[in-house]
Amino acid sequence: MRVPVPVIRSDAHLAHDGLIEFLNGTPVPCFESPARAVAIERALAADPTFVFEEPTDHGLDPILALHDPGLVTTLAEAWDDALATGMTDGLRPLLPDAFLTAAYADGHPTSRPGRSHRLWSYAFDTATPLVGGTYHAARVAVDAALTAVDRVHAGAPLAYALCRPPGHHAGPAMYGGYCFFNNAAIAAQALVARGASRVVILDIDYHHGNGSQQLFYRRDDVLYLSLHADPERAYPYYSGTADERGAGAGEGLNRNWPLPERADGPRYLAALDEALTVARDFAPDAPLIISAGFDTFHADPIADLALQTDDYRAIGAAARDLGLATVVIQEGGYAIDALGANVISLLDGLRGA
Ligand code: Q9C
Ligand code: ZN
Repeated sequence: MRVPVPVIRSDAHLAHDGLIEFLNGTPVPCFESPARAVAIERALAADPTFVFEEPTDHGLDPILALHDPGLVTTLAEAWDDALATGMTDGLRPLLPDAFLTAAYADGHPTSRPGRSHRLWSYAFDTATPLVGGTYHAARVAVDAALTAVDRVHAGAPLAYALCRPPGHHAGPAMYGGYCFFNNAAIAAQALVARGASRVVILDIDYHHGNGSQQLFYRRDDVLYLSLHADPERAYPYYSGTADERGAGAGEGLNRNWPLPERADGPRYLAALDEALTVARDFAPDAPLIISAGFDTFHADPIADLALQTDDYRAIGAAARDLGLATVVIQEGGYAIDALGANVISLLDGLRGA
């Protein structure tokens, strides 16, 4: 049955257009482009059971519940500061050329950089350009996730937040991987704020959600489950192995399933089955949050797994078996021509269609 699905979307993302990122030292057009969300919307618009709604403003507090205020104000001010100092001509995006790594900070004092360069102390890669529309788009993406949570609280069994920019690489005091604020984590935190004590985030993006892992690694109220390409070969390289299982109160409540190159539907669904068993054993008392990336698709230009469009329906159907209301948060996916069909396939699986 095709129950109506609220789709929380906004045009704010259109002004977040980074133009270029660095790929192995070479500037290339951004894979994470406005065309992605436009394509998804166009596909969903053909089916009247997808009900488009605008996000509502939830303010800064839900963001500050997880992210460092320095990250938030720096992202808010970086573009105007760069314009004022001539660091950008207003056309070129802001990309870092020096990182504040743990090794740099080790054993001596570090200086507070000038306002034009402060942004870089929060960046962890050269793939995440910031332009004039970025901060507002990132704020609205969080609002989309929180509005989807509101819809589920109001009784919808399933809601989809068409977030752009995505979020799962963003950590407490760190942005990168095309992500600025962690939309899915903020949605999970909102469920906790409403009284939940056991929330599950299921991350099916191709990449490990290092930001989500970092945010909840020591917590016992959010279980983070991630299926992704093995970091031995894939971005973000520094996290995502199976032995990263949480710590302290969160011991056992972070689980990773690193996958081999060309893993296909059956291989993926076998790992998902293990993840869903862990989810069931946790006895969640809140809606399920899915960090939904579609860069696991066989034709994705920056990835190497081998899922087909129908596999997303099977993933959705398996997750539906948890019997939880579900909030789907858009993450990655760069095979633009297939993106709409893949989103619909997942949502149809989740609604039993
Ligand atoms: N050589 C998301 O899918 N570039 N972010 C990788 C590989 C960054 C992906 C470069 C990929 C970020 C949300
Ligand atoms: Zn991804």
